[in-house]
Amino acid sequence: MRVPVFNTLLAGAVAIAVPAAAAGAQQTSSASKSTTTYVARLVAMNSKVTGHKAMGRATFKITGDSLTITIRMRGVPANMMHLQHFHGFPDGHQAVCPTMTADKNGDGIIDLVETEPAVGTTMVPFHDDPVGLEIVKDTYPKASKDGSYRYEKTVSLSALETAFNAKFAANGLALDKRVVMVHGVPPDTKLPASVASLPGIPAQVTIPIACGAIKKVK
Ligand SMILES: [Cu+2]
Repeated sequence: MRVPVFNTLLAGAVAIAVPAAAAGAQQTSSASKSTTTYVARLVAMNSKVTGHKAMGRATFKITGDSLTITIRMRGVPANMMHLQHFHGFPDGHQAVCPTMTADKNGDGIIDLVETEPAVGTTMVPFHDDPVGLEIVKDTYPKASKDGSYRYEKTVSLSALETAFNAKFAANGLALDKRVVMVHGVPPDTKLPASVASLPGIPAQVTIPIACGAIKKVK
């Protein structure tokens, strides 16, 4: 009869001890994890085409293995989806937002292809699955009827870095070497034939409408 009694007592002790230990561990880990924040202030590009001054802010908060991306925009074409990514160079050199000197064909518009010498390549997409690194997707945010949107997504930093390093032969995200760009004007927008895009994708989808360099803030 002693053995069952002993087991019952032990079970009770374990049941009490486990939550206390878990709570203690949680406190310790949250106290030791600091947050690193990066911000990009986005300003309008190609606003003579959009007819609006798009502006906004992208925030990247890293706590432990958690990366939370928040992008708020206003003044963007309403009622439509907007592609958004960070762009950069796989070798890690500094990307910068293009100026009008990037308009090499002189059509008055800086198209996606003309941004490449300044911003590099399209790297991480901000839609429902950034870690998948799939650029062509229909889960980017959609602007409301007043031309604003808010996007937020939390991903595993290590999962994103692993996928990123494999795809770009890079060594880490190097967020402060990248720029965020937001794209897209309504499909019926008249654009000169000289406005270049990705193969098979209308220029209205990829035309940059806002850009901001990512900077570490704390
Ligand atoms: Cu982009």
